[in-house]
Amino acid sequence: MDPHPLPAQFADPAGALAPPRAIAGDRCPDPDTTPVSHTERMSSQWWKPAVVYQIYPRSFADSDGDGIGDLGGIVQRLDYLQQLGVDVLWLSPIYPSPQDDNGYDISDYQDVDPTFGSLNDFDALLAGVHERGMKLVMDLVVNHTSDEHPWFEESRASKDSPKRDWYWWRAEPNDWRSFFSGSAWEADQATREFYLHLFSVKQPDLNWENPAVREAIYAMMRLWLDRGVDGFRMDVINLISKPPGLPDGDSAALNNCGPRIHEFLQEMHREVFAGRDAQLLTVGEMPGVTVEEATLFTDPARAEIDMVFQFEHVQLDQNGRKWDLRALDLRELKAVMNRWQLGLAERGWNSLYWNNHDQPRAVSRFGDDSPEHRVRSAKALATVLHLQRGTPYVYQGEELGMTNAPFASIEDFRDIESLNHYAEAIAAGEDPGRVLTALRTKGRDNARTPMQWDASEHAGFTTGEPWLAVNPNHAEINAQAAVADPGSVFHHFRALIGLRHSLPVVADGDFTPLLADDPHVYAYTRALDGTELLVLANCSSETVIVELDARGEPLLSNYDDDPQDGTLRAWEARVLRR
Ligand code: ISL
Repeated sequence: MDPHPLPAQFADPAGALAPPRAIAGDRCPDPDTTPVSHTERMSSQWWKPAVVYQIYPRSFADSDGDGIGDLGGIVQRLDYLQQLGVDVLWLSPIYPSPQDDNGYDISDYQDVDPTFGSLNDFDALLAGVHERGMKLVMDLVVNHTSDEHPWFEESRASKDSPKRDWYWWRAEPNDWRSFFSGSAWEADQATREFYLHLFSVKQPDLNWENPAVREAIYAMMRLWLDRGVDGFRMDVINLISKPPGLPDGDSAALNNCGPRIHEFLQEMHREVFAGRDAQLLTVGEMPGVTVEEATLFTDPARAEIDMVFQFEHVQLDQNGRKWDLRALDLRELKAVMNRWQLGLAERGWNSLYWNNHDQPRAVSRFGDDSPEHRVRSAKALATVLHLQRGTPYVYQGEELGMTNAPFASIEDFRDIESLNHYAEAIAAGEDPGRVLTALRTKGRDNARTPMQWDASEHAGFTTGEPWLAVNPNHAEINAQAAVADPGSVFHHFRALIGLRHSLPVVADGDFTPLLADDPHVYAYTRALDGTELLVLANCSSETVIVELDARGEPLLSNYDDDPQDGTLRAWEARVLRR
C-alpha cells in the first residue's frame, strides 16, 4: 500500500480515467515536406498519442491449467487491459515452435502453437481486442526460423535442394559468435557443411539475398494482415542484410544495418503495407542501431517502418558484454535518452521503453525495489518515460511495479541465453557465484516470471504448475490489489496514459532537456502552442533541491502535496502545466 495515496486532482487529470477513446488520426501537425501522399501519411500517424502493451503469452495468463499462458487467458484479461487504457497490444510469438527460445524459433508462420490455442482462439482474441477499441500487433521473426521449419528441413537435406540457399551454408565457418554464446556456425551431418545461426543452434538465419525467401515472407505477412492484425513488431530486423562475403569480425557489428537493409524494408513496405499502412503500426527491434540510422528507418517519406527499438539506454549498466555489470549513472542515461529525443525531433519517431521480455525489471534496475521506495520509484520511472516524445511501451507487470525474481540457483533459470552463458562461463573457469550474480541482475527470466494477478497460490496465473516460478512477492504485488488501490502504480500508469490521450503537448510537443549534469534529477519540458509541461523526477532515495522554477499547475505527482518549489523528496515525480 502506498502510505500517501494520491488525491483525486493528481491521480485523475482531465479525462485520464475515462475509457480509452477511439484512436483519432487528426493530431499530427508536424511540418514535413514529403511530396507524395504527405497528407495521407500525416493523418495516418495514429500511434503518436497511443500506448502499446506487450504481452509475453507464455507468462501472462493460463486458461487450461497446463502451467503455460495461452490465448484463452489473454481473452479473460482484456477488460483489465482496457481499464489500464492502452491502445495497442503486442503479442510475443504464438506460432508453432519447438520453444527453444520461447517461440522466437518458429516452425510454422501460419498457425498457432497448440500450447497457446488455435487459429479460432486467435480470431476470438482479435475480435475481443477490436471490440474494445484496441489494436493487435504480432511479433514477426524473420531473421531466422526454427531448424524444424519445413524450409530448413528441406534446405539441410541436400546441397542440391531447391531451398539450399534459403539459409547460409558454408564449407568452412567464419569466426562469428552467436548472441547466445559459442560459434554462430553449426556443423550439419547430412551434407557436412556449416549453417549460420546468429542466435541458438535451433535458429538458422534466413538468406534475405534470395528473392524467393523475401516473397514467401511477404506473402505470410499479407495473410496475417488479411486476417485483421494491425501491424508487426519485427524481431532483430536490422540483422537481415548480411555483410557481403561474410567477413571475419564482430558479428553483431558486421550484421547491424547491412548494405541492403533499407532496400529490403522499402520492398516490404511496397509488397505488404502499401495501401493499408495508415491503419498499421510497425516497429523494428534493432540492437545496435544509431540515431542516424533510425532517422532513415522512420522517416515517413522513405516508407520503411514507423519506429524502432534502440538499445543504447539498456546497455549502460554493462562493460561491453551484458554480463559484465557496471553501475548505472543517471547522467549517462539522460544523455542517451535526450540524444534520441533531439535526434528524432524533426524527422522520424521514437519508441519509449524501459522493459520488455529480454530486459530485467525496470524498478529493480533503474529504480529502488525495496519496500520503502518500490511504488514511488516505479511511478517516477514511468513518469519520465511516458511524457517524452515517442510511443511508450508497457511490458506486462510493469504497470504493477513487478520486480526481478529471487533466483536461488542455476536450476531456477529457463532462458537459453542464461543457460548457455552459464555453461560457457563455468567451462571457462569463471567463478559460479559471480556468474549467478550477473544472471540474477540481467537475466531475461526476470521479465518472464508469471504475471501477478492476485495473492493466491501461483498468483492467479495458473491452476497448474507454472513453467517458471512465480515471484513470492505476489502476495503484495498483484493486479487485484493494485486496481483496488487508487495510490497504486497501476493507477499512475492509467493517469500517464490519460495525459497522452488528452494533451496534444504529450504526443506532439517539442522536447527540451533540463539539468543534464544533475546526477539525481531527471527533468525536461514539453511545449506546444503555448502550453508547457515541466516533468521533474528525483531518481534517488535522498531529498534533493533543484535550481529551477518548479511552479505550475500540478497535473500528476507521486506525493500527496506539491510544495511548488525545488525540493524533491525520495523518488518524487511531478508533472506541472504552465
Ligand atoms: O536479450 C538480449 C540481450 O542479451 C539480446 O541479445 C536479444 O537477444 C536481442 O535483443 C534480440 O532479441 C530478439 O531476438 C531474439 C530473442 O531471443 C529475443 O527474445 C528477441 O526479443 C532471437 O529471436
